[in-house]
Amino acid sequence: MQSKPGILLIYTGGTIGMMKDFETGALKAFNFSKLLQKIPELKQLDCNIETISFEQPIDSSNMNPEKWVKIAGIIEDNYDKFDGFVVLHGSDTMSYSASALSFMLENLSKPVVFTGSQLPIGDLRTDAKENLITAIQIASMHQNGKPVIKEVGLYFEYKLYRGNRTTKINAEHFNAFASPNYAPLAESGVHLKFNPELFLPKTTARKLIVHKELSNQVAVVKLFPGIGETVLSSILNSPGLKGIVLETYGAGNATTDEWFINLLKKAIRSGLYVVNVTQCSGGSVSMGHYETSTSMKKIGVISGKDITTEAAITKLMYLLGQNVAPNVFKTIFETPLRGEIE
Ligand code: ASN
Repeated sequence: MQSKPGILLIYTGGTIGMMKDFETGALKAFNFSKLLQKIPELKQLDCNIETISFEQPIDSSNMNPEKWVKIAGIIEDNYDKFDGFVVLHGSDTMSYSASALSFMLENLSKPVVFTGSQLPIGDLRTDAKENLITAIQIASMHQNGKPVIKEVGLYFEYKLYRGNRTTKINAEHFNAFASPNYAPLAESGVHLKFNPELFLPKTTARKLIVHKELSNQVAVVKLFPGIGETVLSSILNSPGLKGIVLETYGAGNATTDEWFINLLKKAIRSGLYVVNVTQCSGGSVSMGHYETSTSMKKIGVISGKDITTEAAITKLMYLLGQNVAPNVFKTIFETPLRGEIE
């Protein structure tokens, strides 16, 4: 690297850039230029930072596939001009967005680091500055002229995670994210310590492909003891539904009641994809391990193995958008595409 690395900061909204509304007292997103004025420290970083902002910054509860396409489009349009990308995003749906973007950006060879904060940047005790500054440093890190990170990451409270392995675990603590089935890619302390053995394997230098077709004809269904046939049946028969993520118990177990398996069998026969993920925050689905998952395995339920619900639903949206052929859908889903599954 001859000159300073160039980083594009993409501001989508989130608490990091919010202020209290004087009338209601509720936090809402404000103008990005004001956000940068609050962090003069950025000028001290050894990189050139340019910024681009959503015209209407949002609370990430308003995130949706169209906006993921917008973020992906910004990265695509600026891919050759910058060495790395930092996406400022609300924490509420950050794991969904980081997962979605990981699938949408095929052959990524530069860092895309999501970050945000639990307290606004203007707050005295804010966690925003450390998150933002270290996220930018990570995105601008190079070795032998090549970026150190070449995947979609999520940086929060001293840890860089693989984005599609994360989940938001706390609405209050600064330590708001966890990656229960995959250790952090880097940790920030006195030194920035990378764990290169955990990075995605090197790919040959293929051109970035940005996939912008995502299907929202999907649903997440969480089982609970007592779930009724009428409710499940009406979900499975929703017009246009193409796939569901079924959150089951433990290692992928569910009731052995006949009505339950029959409903799933009928849905799968009519072309619905059913992905089994565990409600547990860590560990893996292992269909056939218990009698309570054997029938699901037999009728063609897809194993989500150790995937998070966030990565499972966005992978489903992505693969459905790709029109993957039914005879290979299950195999492709069960195969790691971006390091999201074991
Ligand atoms: N509601 C906020 C958001 O997700 C929460 C945050 O950013 N900490 O936009």
